[in-house]
Amino acid sequence: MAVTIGASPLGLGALRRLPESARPLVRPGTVPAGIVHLGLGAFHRAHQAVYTEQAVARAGGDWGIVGVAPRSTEVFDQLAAQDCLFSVTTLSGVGSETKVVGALAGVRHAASDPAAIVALLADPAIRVVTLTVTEKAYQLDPATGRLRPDAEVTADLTTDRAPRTVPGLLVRGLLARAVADAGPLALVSCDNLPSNGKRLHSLVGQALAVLAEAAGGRNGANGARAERIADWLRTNVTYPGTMVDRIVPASTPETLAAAQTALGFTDLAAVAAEPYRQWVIEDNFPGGRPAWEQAGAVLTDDAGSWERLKLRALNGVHSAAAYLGALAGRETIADALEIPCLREVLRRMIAEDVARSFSPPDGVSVVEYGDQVLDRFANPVIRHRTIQVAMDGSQKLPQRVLHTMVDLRAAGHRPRYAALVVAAWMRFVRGRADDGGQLPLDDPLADRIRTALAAGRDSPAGVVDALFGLTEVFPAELAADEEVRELVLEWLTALDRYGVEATLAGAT
Ligand code: CS2
Repeated sequence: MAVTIGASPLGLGALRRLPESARPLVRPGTVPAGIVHLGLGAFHRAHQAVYTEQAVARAGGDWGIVGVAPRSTEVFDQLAAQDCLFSVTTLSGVGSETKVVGALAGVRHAASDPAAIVALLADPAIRVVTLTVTEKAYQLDPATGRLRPDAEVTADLTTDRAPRTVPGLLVRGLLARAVADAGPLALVSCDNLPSNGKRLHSLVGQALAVLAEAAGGRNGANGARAERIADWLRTNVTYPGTMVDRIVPASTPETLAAAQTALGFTDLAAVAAEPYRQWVIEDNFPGGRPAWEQAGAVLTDDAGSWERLKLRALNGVHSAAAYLGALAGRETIADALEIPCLREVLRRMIAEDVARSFSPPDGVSVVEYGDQVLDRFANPVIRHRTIQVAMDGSQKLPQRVLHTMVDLRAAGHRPRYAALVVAAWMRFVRGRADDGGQLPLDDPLADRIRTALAAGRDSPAGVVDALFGLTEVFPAELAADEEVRELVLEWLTALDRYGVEATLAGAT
């Protein structure tokens, strides 16, 4: 199915002609902006935008979202042409439902007008900034959390040029806000990082330190001014942690076609998602916030155990299905779950490794949560590609799988199934599926990984040694743990020798 050329585009003019059930709860332009969101990807549109629209529709408040596309002009152009409207199609086994969302009060393209984004971050009307920019945009070493700025971030922080990167935009915006004394702000990471609030806080602190040092060198140190700004930020800016959850695959021509069929208009910014959604947010918003609880979000003092639950029992298991599925030639996560024995292996990973690695939130059974996760993954109408989930593994493995292993080892257990995921990733990054087909290595550390592999011996033991040497990825205590390395080596040897299906058949 393709999008019909010539159908009218979605926009404010289309609203009255939309099926009633598909109309937005909020009309763009009627709610003043209170939130800036960085990262206009599919996940934001199907998650925070949906919660915020519902919260505003139910409880009011000046909480329109200004959506900022950091780099891509595509989504910016699409949304701008559609008066900021887009639709979310909820896909389940029993059918689908499409709704237009009116949460966006405006859209901006950071690369074309960075000064406008800095000004926005310093605008007193903006009291919340949310981010979905993916793990790699934070430029924090995944194993240690240390800032490892690439050339672009370094240029943003050490020269006077207009910022081009997320860390650059954020710290320039915060400085402008502090200088203008523009009122308190919550900066909210909605990315799947470990302790995402603390990581974002630490990114800002480290980036400001680099910036202050470079500015001191250029202009002569102005310690008193820097101290005043640091004080202002300490008093006025918070970093609530969050757990965000909804499976939202990248949109495809089928997504756009389904939206058009449901709406009678073309929607080039349409997204499709599963019915399930969850948002747990630490309630620390000094400038106020939307009544997200009215849209089903859970506001709490500490999101840490929810976050660990989700990163380990959902995302870690997702990565397992993605690497094993891609190696076995399966296109989607749902296809992967049909590999004989995989579901049982994943259940064991949840029950024996994940559940023993941390204390879940009160009243939650990790095993039951995991069963629900596996049912969600098996939803055949969600065509989430294994290759999509497999990308950026170096940024994802630590919080999804390696921290489970570290905690298990500290408690004296063997991380049997978690080690299988590490081995599957190691086989995956070498680029060959079980049938010899090529697999893409889409990862910010791709060059490092290739160089390490090329320098090592061409054997499972050589690969394990080479990749455990990536100190950005593997925590030191795991890299030094002979028993863990041995486990990973056993799995990698089996995967190399027999392939995924036979390895799984022997695994339970
Ligand atoms: C996935 C996540 O792409 C990935 O790495 O594991 O995007 C996952 O779908 C979401 O976190 C679900 O909430």
